Amino acid sequence: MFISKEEFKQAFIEKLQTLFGQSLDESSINDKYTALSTLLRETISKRWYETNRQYRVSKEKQVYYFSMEFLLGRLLGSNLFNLDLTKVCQQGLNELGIDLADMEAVEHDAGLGNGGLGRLAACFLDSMASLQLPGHGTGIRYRHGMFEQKIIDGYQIELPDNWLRDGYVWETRKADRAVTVKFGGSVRLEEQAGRLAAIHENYEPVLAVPYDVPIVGANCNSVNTLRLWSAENNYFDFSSFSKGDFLKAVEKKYSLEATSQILYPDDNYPEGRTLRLKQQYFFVSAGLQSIVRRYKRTHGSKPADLAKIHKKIAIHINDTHPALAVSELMRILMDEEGLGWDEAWTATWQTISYTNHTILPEALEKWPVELVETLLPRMYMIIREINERFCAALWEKYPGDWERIRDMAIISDGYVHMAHLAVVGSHSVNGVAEVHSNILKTEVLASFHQFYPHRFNNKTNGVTHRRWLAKANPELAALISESIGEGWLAHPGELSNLHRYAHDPAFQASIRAVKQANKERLARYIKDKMCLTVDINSIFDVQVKRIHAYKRQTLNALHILDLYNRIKENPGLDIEPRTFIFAGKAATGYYLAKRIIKFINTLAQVINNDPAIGGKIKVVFLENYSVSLAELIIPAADVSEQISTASREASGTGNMKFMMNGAVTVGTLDGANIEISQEVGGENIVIFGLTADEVLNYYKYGGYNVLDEYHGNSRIKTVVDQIVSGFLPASPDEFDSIHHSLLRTNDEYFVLKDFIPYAAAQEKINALYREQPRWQAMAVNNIAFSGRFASDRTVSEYAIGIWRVKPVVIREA
Ligand code: 26W
Repeated sequence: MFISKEEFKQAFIEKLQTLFGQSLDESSINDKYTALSTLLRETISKRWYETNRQYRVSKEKQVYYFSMEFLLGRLLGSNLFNLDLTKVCQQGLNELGIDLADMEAVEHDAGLGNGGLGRLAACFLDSMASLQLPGHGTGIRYRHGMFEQKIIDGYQIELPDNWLRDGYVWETRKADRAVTVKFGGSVRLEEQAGRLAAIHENYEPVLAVPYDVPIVGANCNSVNTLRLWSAENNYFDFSSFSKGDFLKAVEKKYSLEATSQILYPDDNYPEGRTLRLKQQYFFVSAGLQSIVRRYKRTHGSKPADLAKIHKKIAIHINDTHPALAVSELMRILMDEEGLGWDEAWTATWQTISYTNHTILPEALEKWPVELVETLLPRMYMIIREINERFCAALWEKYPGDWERIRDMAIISDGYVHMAHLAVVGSHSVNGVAEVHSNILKTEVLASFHQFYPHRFNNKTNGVTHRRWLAKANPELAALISESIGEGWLAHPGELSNLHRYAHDPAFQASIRAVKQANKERLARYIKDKMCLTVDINSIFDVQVKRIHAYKRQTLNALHILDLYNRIKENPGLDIEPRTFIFAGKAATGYYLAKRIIKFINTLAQVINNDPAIGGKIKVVFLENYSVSLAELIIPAADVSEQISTASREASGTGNMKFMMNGAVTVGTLDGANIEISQEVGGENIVIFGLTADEVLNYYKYGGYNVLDEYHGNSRIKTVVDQIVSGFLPASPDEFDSIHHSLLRTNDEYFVLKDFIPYAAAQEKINALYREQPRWQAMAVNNIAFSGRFASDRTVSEYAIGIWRVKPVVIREA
C-alpha cells in the first residue's frame, strides 16, 4: 500500500497507464476516478481476503444483517477515510493538479434504498466493520435504485436511476457462489426413508448470483462483506429461437431476471405487489442458502451440527421485509438438512432477531394468503404450521380468548401478517428509539409483549459520525480535533469535551466561520442548479427527508405562508432573514405527497419573486435528495426541522446528522428527538407541540375537532383558505387534496392543532439566533452531545444485547 504522497502519485499514474493506456493529461475525470478506485480496491482486496480467512479459522460467530435496502451513497470518499488515506491522496492529487472532490463527484450514488431504513443499514455496516465485528450485509443488487427526481414546473418527475451505467468498481461478481431460488409450482409430502420429504415440483427456478461489496472498517484491518443478490438466468428458449421468434426466445429470460430490476420507491407507503414479495423471498432464500453452505464448511454438516447453528450465526431482519427468513430457515434445516420440526424451530428462533421501524398501520406488511400460497407454496405450508403451533400455545395460556388469539395469529382474515411471523420466529424484537419501543410494547404489539415479555427491547438508532461529521464536514472535524484531540474519531463519546468551549468566544467565532463556509458552498450549489441567489447571512432552515403526511412538511409550508402574510401586512416586521430549504422524494403513487411538493414550489415561486418582502424570506426546494446531496446540505444548516406528529416517526436519523453538524433542532417530542433533547438539555433545543401520549389518546378516544382550530384562529383560517382560494398561481383544484387532508379527514396528523405552538417555536428560534453568543453555544452543545447518536454505540448495543458477537481482531497479513 502507498504510504507516502510520492508513492501514491507514482502508483496512480501507473494505474492510469495500465488501465487505459493513457497519460495523466490525456485521461478524463472518469478514468481518473476509475484508476484511483481500482488502486484502492487492490489495497482493500488483500485485507478482505485476510478478514475472510481469519474469520474462518477463528470459527467465531458471524452476524448477517438482512435488509431489502442499503442506501450506501458514494464509497470512494468513505473508503479513503476509513483507510486513513484521504490526506495522502488529496495532497498527491493536488500536486498533479486534480481536485479529489471532483473525482468523488464522478461516482454514482448507490441508491439502493428509500430513506431512513436503508441509510440506517448502511451506517450499521460501517460501524460493524469499524468495531471489528464479524458482521455482513445481505440484500438485493437492484439494477435500478431509487428513482432520480426532477422538479419540472413545480412537479416531481421520476427518471430511472441507471447507477450501473459506467460499471461499479466496488463490486465483485461471484458466479461460482450462485444458488437457485424456486418460485411457484406445487409441493407434496412423501414418506422417504421413514420421514416426510417435501417434494417441490413444476417450480420456476431463478438463478441468484451474488455481487460482493467490501465494507472497510475505519483504522483497523477488518473488511466485511455486503452480499447483494442479482437475478440472472441462463434460460434461453431455443425452440422459439429456431422458429425465428427471437423476441419470445428472450422474453422468459427477462421475466425471470425482473426480480432484481427495481427498488420499490415506497417508504412507509404500501404497494403490495407480487414482485415485491418475490424480491423478498429471492434474497432471503439466496442469502440463507449461502450462509448455511458456509456454516457447514466451517462447523460440520451433520444434522446435529446444524441444530446448533444459532451458536455461530446471528441473522437480523431489518423490518419485516426479510421475515420469510423464519420459514426459509425452517425449510432449509428440515427439507435440506434433515432436522425434525422441534430441533429446526429451536435453532431458527434463536438465530433470528427483528427490528421494527414503523408503527404506521398502513405500513405494517401483510400478504394475501392466495398470493403466498401460489408464489411460495412451501413457505405457506411452513407458515401455516408455525401459526397452528403458536395458536395452540396461545390457547393454552388464554383458553377461550378467541379475540386475542385472532388478533395475534400469523394468518388471519385472509392475510399473512409479517410482523407476527417476525415476532414469533425471533428471540429479540426491538424498536429504534425509547418512545417507539414503548409504543410497540403498549400499543402495536402489546399482546405479543405480554406473551413474550423478555423478547422486547430498545436500541436507539445512530448514524456513522465518520461519514456524517468527519467526511461531510472536514472543516468542523479539523476544528474539533484541534480543540479536544482526535480521540472522538474512535470514541465519539469524547465529543462531550467540546462542552467546555461552548461559551468560549474564540471557539464560537471558529464554529461560526465553519458554518458560514458550508453555507457558502451550499449557496453556490443552489445558484448553479437553480439560478437562485440565497442570502448566506440568513438563517438556513432545513427540512430534508421523504415527503409524507406524518412528517408534516405541510406544517412547515403553512407557517411560511403565514410568515409571508405577516410580512405583507407589516413590511417592517422585524425578523431575521431566513432561507427555508426543502428536499425529498415522494413515493410514485402517493398523490398527496406529490401535491405537497408542488405546494412548496408554488410558495417558492410567489415568495421568491415578491419584491415587497425585501428578501426577508426565501424558499428553496432542491431536487433529487440523496445521500451525497445530504452531505452537502446538512453541514450548512442552522435549523433542523424534525416536526413529525408525535408517536409517528419511529426514530428519525436525520435529526442526529444535523445535531452532529451543529444545527439547532426545532422539533416535536417524537422518536429520537426526545433523547436528543434529554442529551443536549432543554435550553439547546426548541420543542413544541402535542406529546405522543396526547396524540395516541386522540386516536383512541377522539376529542379533536379540526374545525375548532380552523375557526378559532384567524391566522390559521387565512392560510388554510389560501390553499384553495386562488391566492396561489396554480389551477383552482391543484391543492384540494391538501385542503381535504386538513379539513375533511379531521387533520389526521394534527397540523392545525400544532400550528400556533410551532409558530411560537419559530419565533423563539428567531430570538435565539439574534443573540449570537447564545446561539453559537447551542450549536457547540449540540455537537458536544451528539456522541450518543453515533451508530458505533448503537451497533455495540446490538452486538452485546442481541447478537452476542465479539470483535475479531484481524491481524495484518
Ligand atoms: C410498505 C412499504 C414500506 C414500509 C415501511 C417500506 C419501507 C418501510 C420502512 C420500514 C420505513 C422506514 O424507513 N422507517 C424509518 O426507519 C428509520 C430507521 O429506523 C427511522 O429512523 C424512521 O423514523 C422510520 O420512519
